[in-house]
Amino acid sequence: MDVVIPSLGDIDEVEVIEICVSVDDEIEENEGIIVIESDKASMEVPCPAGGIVREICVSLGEMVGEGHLVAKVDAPQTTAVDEEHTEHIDSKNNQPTEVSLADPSPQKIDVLVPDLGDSVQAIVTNLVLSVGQSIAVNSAIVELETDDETFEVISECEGTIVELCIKKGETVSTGDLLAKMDLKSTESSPPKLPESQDDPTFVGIETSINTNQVALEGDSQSVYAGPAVRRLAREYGVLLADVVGSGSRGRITKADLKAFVKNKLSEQKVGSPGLGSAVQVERVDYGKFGETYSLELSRIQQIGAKNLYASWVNVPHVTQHDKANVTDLEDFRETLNMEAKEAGSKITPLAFIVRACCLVLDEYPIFHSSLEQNQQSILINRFCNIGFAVDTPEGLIVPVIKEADKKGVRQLSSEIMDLSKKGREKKLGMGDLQGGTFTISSLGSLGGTGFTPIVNAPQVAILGVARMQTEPVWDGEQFSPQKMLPLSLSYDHRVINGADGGRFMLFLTGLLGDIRRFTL
Ligand code: CAO
Repeated sequence: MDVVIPSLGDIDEVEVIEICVSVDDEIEENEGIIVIESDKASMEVPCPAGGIVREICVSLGEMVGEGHLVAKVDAPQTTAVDEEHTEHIDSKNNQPTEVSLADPSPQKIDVLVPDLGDSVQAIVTNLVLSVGQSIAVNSAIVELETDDETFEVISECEGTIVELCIKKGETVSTGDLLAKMDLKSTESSPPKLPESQDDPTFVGIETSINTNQVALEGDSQSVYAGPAVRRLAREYGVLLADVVGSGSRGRITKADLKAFVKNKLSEQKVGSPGLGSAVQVERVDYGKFGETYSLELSRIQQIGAKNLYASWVNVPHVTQHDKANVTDLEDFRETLNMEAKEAGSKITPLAFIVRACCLVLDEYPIFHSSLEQNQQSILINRFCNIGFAVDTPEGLIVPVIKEADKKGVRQLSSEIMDLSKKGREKKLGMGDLQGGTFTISSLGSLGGTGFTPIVNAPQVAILGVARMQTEPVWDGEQFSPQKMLPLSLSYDHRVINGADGGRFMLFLTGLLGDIRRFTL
């Protein structure tokens, strides 16, 4: 059984940060084989069935995309499949193949990755042909991309593809097996085979440097760029939509990307203080004053720090504070929890807060918008996906409740529990962390009277929730004890002004103060 990288949502590639098993390990169904990590979170890739690990096909630090082969596992019910793969590996290692040149049946040949010159590796950007398709002389079989170029692997012979041995997005090196083909038998002109090859089944393959014809990964996205450029752009933190491509049909090349970054850096030098020229915090040698020790931040913390810093320096924040009188809500919640006790479930205030926020966002959609690149318009989402911060041992992650506005308090509560449990166990899929339109950060279970949450950019607003306290509240005639919930709304002041913030809070506290309003 082949274990592959599952759907990554809109993420192209993730890094392999941990390999949890070894060859010959016996593993159980759903046991994690590797841990992958994107800029949002890490997740385990589980084994769909129990069995023995036969091969691990990834290495630490490797970048992998959806469908990439992770491991081969002998599972009792998949013996037939495994046998097939054993054959494939043999042929890749140049063991005797099934058909020799003298064989009267259709002659089989292996299509190998051509000499990549200075490049150590190439990425398979497109599978032009599929199994069973006929191939003419001079037609492309696959498209590859190295750091410097994209090119097609062209067949010199006519035949039929009988096996594709690579997947789109996979990394290959010179001599790797790409495909197997049956040659079309033409008695008059037998296929020309290179003399220098030891392997009699090797076919002469040409490479054609032809960037014009390459339909690159990510066609669904509006930018036209190859995986190597996309990876580099991610490393630089550049939005490819901002870069003008000089390649054919506007394709963005590495040179375009580098020129863009260089240009931005020089702009910052001459312009007003920006990210690159901000005054640096002075370093202090604490060792001079006493004993110190160093503690490495987890990868999630490092990534979170980068994102938070980007938001802090790019988004002009305002935080508005208020309190909701949740005395009645808490009575109602207590009743619900008594009912739910038998089922072993509970509802925390957060589920009500999510529900209330959905209603407020429906009334004031500007709060789940994002500022467009030209900074002259905002993009308003017609859907309502609420992210909520979860504290995990690895750091902060933000799972997203999809279509939260279509869900009731009970369902929201169970999704909050499910997502936060999975998050702490590294079991979230990448899709669980994507697509949020508004975020809630609740520290209510821990305490505090209020805090300034940082906007989860490119979202424009985030709600912080602190600990509910029983306080004396004046009702016009007397003080009475009321349960007050502190709320802190931070927003991007370029999009939302103070009056909008005030209206949001008024509506929200009104809803939480009188849950009958949930039904209006
Ligand atoms: N006031 C008082 N009590 C609260 C409360 C509030 N605002 N919010 C929750 N509680 C109570 C709950 O009712 C629950 O009480 P019981 O144990 O008596 O049932 C208890 O606190 C624990 O709640 P919880 O943490 O299990 O559930 P939750 O729905 O409140 O929160 C989650 C879930 C995932 C948001 C939370 O566990 C978490 O990780 N919070 C941290 C988020 C964070 O770090 N934010 C900071 C981001 S900025 O750096």
